Amino acid sequence: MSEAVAGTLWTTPGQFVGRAIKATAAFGGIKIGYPKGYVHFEDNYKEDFRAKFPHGKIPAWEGADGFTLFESAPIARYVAGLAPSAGLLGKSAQEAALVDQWVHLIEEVNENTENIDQILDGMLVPYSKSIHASFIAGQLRGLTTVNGHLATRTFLVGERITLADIYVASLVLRACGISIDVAARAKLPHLMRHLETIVNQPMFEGIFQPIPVLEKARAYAAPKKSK
Ligand SMILES: N[C@@H](CCC(=O)N[C@@H](CS)C(=O)NCC(=O)O)C(=O)O
Repeated sequence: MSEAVAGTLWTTPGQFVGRAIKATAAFGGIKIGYPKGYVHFEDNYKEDFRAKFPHGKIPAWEGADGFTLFESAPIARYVAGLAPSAGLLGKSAQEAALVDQWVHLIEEVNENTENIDQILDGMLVPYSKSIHASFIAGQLRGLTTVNGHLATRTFLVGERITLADIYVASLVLRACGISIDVAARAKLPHLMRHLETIVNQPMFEGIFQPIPVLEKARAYAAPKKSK
């Protein structure tokens, strides 16, 4: 492993897509640094941050060579590419495309997860039961596809861990704390087994939290009216 820091990653400790990038780097033996004292929702609106990352969001990457990049999946893919011998991007153009396929699919699932989280937090108003149900259905559709694929495989692409496994596990882990409750988990046994396999890899120690077990998915509770 090279001791030199390959770049700086702006993220927050709880950010699941940031964890995917950290796990990718750990798997590839790539050392990354973090900006000192970064305050999210403050520093990302400042001019110096915007000059590097015009969209003003994290994760964001600045390589030791000055290369800047934002959007989590491309950052994870770029970091994976810094360690080609780790094989995280697959062994052929077809495997690389399959890695992308699963990363993009789980990003779509994650949009539903994000919407479910926001609707439950009362941030998508007014609350609509049918819209909530459509996000749950969209999330479950994607997860069911991944689960079906994993019925006969340990890993998503080929015989080894790729970026697809890391990215999918990171975002399934997020969904486990929001809407994949015990009843939903029972319908997704291969996906859950895959999640356990990935997050418990010794090289990911300290990156992923234990898998939360939700007895019942969070339900919408109307905020109390202030008098
Ligand atoms: N599609 C982006 C989403 C990034 C994202 O939504 N980041 C949020 C994390 S809280 C952010 O930085 N928000 C700051 C803002 O909205 O101003 C990715 O995957 O990187």
